[in-house]
Amino acid sequence: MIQQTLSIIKPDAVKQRIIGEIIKRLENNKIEIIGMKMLKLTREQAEGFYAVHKGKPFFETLVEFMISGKIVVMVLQGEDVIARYRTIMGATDYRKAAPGTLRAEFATGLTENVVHGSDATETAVQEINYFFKPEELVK
Ligand code: IDP
Ligand code: MG
Repeated sequence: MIQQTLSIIKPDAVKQRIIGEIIKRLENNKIEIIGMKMLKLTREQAEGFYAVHKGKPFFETLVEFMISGKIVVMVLQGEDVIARYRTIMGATDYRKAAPGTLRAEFATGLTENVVHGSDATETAVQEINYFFKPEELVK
């Protein structure tokens, strides 16, 4: 099934200058980019995006991290792209991420783990709508 998913290149990745490396992996995997922009999130935007994690012990640290620098948000499209992109990302805990994945190679902490990817079809729709208007998606 052709799906869409939201990708974020997090502040640690932008600082490591691996935007190009991440996009290269998407293109190598025949994942199409149909929306892309650079943002610096406000605290309100970051808290809203991660509202599902509000109350968890890592929430404040996560929000501080996500507003610490520029990010790139992208809408990705392709066959089974939600799961395929999460495979390219690697496990949330970079110490458990499979070798060769983005998180295994570039994450430097449990918070600083390089990329975000939606985890299911419903959350993908919500997350895409959080950052993109329909007319900003180029199909
Ligand atoms: P995901 O990004 O792999 O979907 P989530 O469980 O949705 O992982 O967590 C969102 C983000 O919160 C993670 O990517 C990571 O940056 C941060 N995070 C998750 N769990 C922890 C933790 O146990 N300690 C610190 N940060 C965490
Ligand atoms: Mg998640």
